[in-house]
Amino acid sequence: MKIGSKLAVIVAVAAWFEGAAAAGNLPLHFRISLEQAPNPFMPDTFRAIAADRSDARKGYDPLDVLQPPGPPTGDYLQAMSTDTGRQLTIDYRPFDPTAPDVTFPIDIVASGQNPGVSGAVVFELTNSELLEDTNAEWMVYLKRYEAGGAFAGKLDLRTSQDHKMRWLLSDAKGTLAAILLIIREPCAAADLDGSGVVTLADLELMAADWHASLSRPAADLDGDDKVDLSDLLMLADNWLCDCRQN
Ligand SMILES: [Ca+2]
Ligand SMILES: [Ca+2]
Repeated sequence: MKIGSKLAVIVAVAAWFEGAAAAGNLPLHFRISLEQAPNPFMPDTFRAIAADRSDARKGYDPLDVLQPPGPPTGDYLQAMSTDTGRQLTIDYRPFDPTAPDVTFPIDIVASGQNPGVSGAVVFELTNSELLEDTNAEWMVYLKRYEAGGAFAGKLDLRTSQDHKMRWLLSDAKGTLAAILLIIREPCAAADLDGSGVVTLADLELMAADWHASLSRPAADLDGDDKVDLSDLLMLADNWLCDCRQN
């Protein structure tokens, strides 16, 4: 199948989390689409309701996931909440503004007719201006993995100009990618053992993963799927910090 020769559906994905107190809820909106394949389903079709703050504090609730309109005929892509398997138009994660540590897993799934979906996939943050309301020290990035689990790339949503992740598909069917939205405060990231303080114990955990060929290594602090000098420098920058008091 040629690029753009078949129907592709656009699914809007919304990640809801609580931002800084002054900002209240801070909805980040993500969209997946196929380039060069204009779709009759406009993203605004999927404008989601906002979760209120008290509701968000209860944590993730699958009952709050709204189902998008039924899929079109032909080939299309969907974003699925990895831990519920539901079609995803709205979701949120509990978000502690004093020690943000959010990992939001999203599966990208291709469905439709043979031979499958082809084209340039674009996964993008459509309201990046909202990041200006968050603490500038927080890391906000996307990681993408291939269907087989191989790391495919990182997009730093702080520094990206277009806030888009692009990759090519050829005759894809089923789950074709896993994307993680990660929002982390550097001190919390460096506290590898979860003790609340960055100490020698965390350094030892990093040493154990040093340059190891691991899938999603826990000691990868900066999201490039490697444990190397940049992670060590980040740990050093947060040495003895008390994540519980930030
Ligand atoms: Ca620690
Ligand atoms: Ca790293």
